[in-house]
Amino acid sequence: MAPQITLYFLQASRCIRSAWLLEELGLDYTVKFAPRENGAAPPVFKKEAGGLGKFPMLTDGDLTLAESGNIAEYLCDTYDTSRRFLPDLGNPKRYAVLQWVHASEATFALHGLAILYARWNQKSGNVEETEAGLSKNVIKDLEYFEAELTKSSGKFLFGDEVTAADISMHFSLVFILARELGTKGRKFERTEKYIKDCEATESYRKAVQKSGHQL
Ligand SMILES: N[C@@H](CCC(=O)N[C@@H](CS)C(=O)NCC(=O)O)C(=O)O
Repeated sequence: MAPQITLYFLQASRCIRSAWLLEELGLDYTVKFAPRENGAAPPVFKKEAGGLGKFPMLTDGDLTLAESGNIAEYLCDTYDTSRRFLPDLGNPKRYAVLQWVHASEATFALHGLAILYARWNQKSGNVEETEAGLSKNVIKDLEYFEAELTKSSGKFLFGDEVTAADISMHFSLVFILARELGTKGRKFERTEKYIKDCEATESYRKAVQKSGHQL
């Protein structure tokens, strides 16, 4: 029986990761889309999806999953028979790919968000000074990313074929560069080229078209 997959998609969000991977895997899925209300997810959408009310959320039959990295791991383990996007348990490359899946949230997005939250919430003192302090993390992250990219034999992190690592990292990099979170006055040309290469894939374009994703 064909999988019954539904992706709860909040506009301008990490949900593009799950849509992109679903397209790469050639899976059928339904998108339940919500625009943002005052920058956040509409309460009725949160209620319908359940859980913490953060997106993406994905259902597959009776199973409900949250966290974009967890969704990526589930989809790859369940539907990627080629193991191209995430190698099997025990294969060292699996952990190299998962390192990026985790780093995209727990390191890159975390360091970018610290700056965004300071901009939104710091009511006294000098936000620019706070930002300058926090930007050191972001710069280090991006320099590391660019150095790792040069070790690849192709345009993506593990050669010329996209893996779960690229699908996770792409959104965090776009998020940081588009809002200049710690990157003001600096150029990360390799990262910019990488983002363009990710966005030129047919699967990414299809995911954008199907979901209506816009940053
Ligand atoms: N670590 C989570 C983060 C999920 C998350 O924070 N999602 C944001 C959008 S990118 C969200 O749903 N925000 C809506 C809200 O807080 O109302 C993941 O990777 O899925």
